[in-house]
Amino acid sequence: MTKPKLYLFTISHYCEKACWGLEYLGVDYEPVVVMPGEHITIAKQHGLKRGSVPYLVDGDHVVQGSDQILKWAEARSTNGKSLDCDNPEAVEMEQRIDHLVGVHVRRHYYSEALVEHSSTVRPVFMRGLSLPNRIKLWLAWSVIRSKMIEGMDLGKEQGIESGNIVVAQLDWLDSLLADGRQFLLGGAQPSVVDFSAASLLAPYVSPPEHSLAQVITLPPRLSEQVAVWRTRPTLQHVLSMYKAFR
Ligand SMILES: N[C@@H](CCC(=O)N[C@@H](CS)C(=O)NCC(=O)O)C(=O)O
Repeated sequence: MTKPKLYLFTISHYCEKACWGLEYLGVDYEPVVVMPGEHITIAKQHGLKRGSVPYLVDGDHVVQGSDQILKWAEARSTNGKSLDCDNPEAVEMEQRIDHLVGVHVRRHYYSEALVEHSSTVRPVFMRGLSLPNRIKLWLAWSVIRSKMIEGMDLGKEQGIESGNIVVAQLDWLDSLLADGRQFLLGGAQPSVVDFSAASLLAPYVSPPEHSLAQVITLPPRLSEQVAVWRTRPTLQHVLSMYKAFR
């Protein structure tokens, strides 16, 4: 039987969330690393309107978005584990984390890394690509970089703005953990809320169990800022989630 294919960018924290969830739920898949641009062509070939990764193709069935992929995977869990993907409270928290933490951690990072230190970003995109695609990416890098800067509205001020949005979400997540709960939803097992927060915040703390821990270099201002945040309960929770479950 052919495995479902998960199309992804190595650097994407949403793709990390999908991979981690699939593995936690015991759902086998084949990761397919794509290059920016190619992700849109392949998505269209599968009838998707938007190119955004991750998307998963299982025969004729296509599922796009880390949230939908985890929901799909939970229904196919082979080990009896669940992520509470059908719990409305969990879904609401997941959406908040995806849209505010996911988007703004990414903009916070790229606003400095891609704008001022783009040679540290390119090798991360190249990991896992075929040799011809690595060459293509190398040649197309300045165009890809410009499109990303425009598409995500990156820049110094924008980076500061996104950093402030993340801080407000860290305040919220810290307040949830303040009653001593082990997991963000309050149960005895991790849920999709923990998986979302952990994978989307991981770039700030580089957990040793993360496949990019030795690969991503944080740019200097961001590095200084997140060093101060590292002791926050939520970022400690990210590290514990990786240690226990990744
Ligand atoms: N909410 C979506 C966000 C996915 C997303 O923003 N993917 C980015 C990579 S981090 C992407 O594919 N960007 C390129 C594009 O949208 O064409 C999810 O959870 O999967």
